[in-house]
Amino acid sequence: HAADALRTDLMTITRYVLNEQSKHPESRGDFTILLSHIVLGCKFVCSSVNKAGLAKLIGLAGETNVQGEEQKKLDVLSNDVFVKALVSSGRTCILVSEEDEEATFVEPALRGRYCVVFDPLDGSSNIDCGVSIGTIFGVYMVKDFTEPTLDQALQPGKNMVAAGYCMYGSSCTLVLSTGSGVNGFTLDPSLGEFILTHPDIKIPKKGKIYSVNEGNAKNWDGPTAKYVENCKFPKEGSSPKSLRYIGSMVADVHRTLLYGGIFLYPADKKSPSGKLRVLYEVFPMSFLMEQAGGQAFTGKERALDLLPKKIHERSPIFLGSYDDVEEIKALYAAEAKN
Ligand code: P6P
Repeated sequence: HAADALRTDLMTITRYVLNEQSKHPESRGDFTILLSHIVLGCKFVCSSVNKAGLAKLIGLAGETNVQGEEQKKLDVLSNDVFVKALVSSGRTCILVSEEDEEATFVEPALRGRYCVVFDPLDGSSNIDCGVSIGTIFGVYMVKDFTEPTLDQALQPGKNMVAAGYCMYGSSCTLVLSTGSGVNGFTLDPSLGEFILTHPDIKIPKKGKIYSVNEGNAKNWDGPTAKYVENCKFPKEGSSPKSLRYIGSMVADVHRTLLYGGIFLYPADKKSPSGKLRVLYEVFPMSFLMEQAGGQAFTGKERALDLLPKKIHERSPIFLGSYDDVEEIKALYAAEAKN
């Protein structure tokens, strides 16, 4: 009967969030409604991404479709869907998307208390070769949402009330934290529901994998170069780490979260602030790592303490297993002393 109970006692993401909400009697369910609209966006993108390969075969994605209409590129389509879903939720006042140069200020009639920052389809350059890609999002509370201003979107990551990603790969997995741990949900297409499959994810304290684009090695600074050298030629008695780099942040971070290890996108001479965006790549992934018992570091400070000045600002990032990130923090601290 236990197996039956498991099968019939479905913990859907909606039920999970409602349980969380019941822990905050003062909440009016706004957050649950907001999340249900984020989940709707993820379901739509999952369905579109899965068809992309097929569409490519029959000439739909990226070119004109059979009706001769210009088929929107998937990342633009995904962005449209998320913006519309979030605005129509009536629970947001500011939206920051990787796809939009300017922030979206929601019309007064539909304004709510949340600011959502997101990358609707991160890693979309990998779509045509079938590599996993994903949506990354973070949620801030806005105190005065009647007249929202841009500085209410430029909050340090530690102020986030929720963060997560949805990975579109062999299955559609949504990993979410609302500030009390990390949980993973897998889309059951036959139900159209995200079911809890990875309860209370904790990242291993130390890992055996490092994840970085070695092609940038020529431009790395001292501490990063030294750290990677130590991964490959460790001190006597320990074994080298394995290199795993997919080049799609959601896939690399998901593997790091589940298996342990460290993901690095350092600054380099070409890009002194690194490549990854603070608001909707660095902050949400750093939030999840800390909630799972890991940590996230920019080379100078705790990633979530960063105060962004611009909505598309970049930052170097080192995130993953607690002990692995400690090692690179020590190398940067030693350099700062010299
Ligand atoms: P590089 C994808 O384009 C992306 O924004 C992230 O998903 C990924 O981690 C990174 O860039 C890969 O960058 O320079 O190694 O190709």
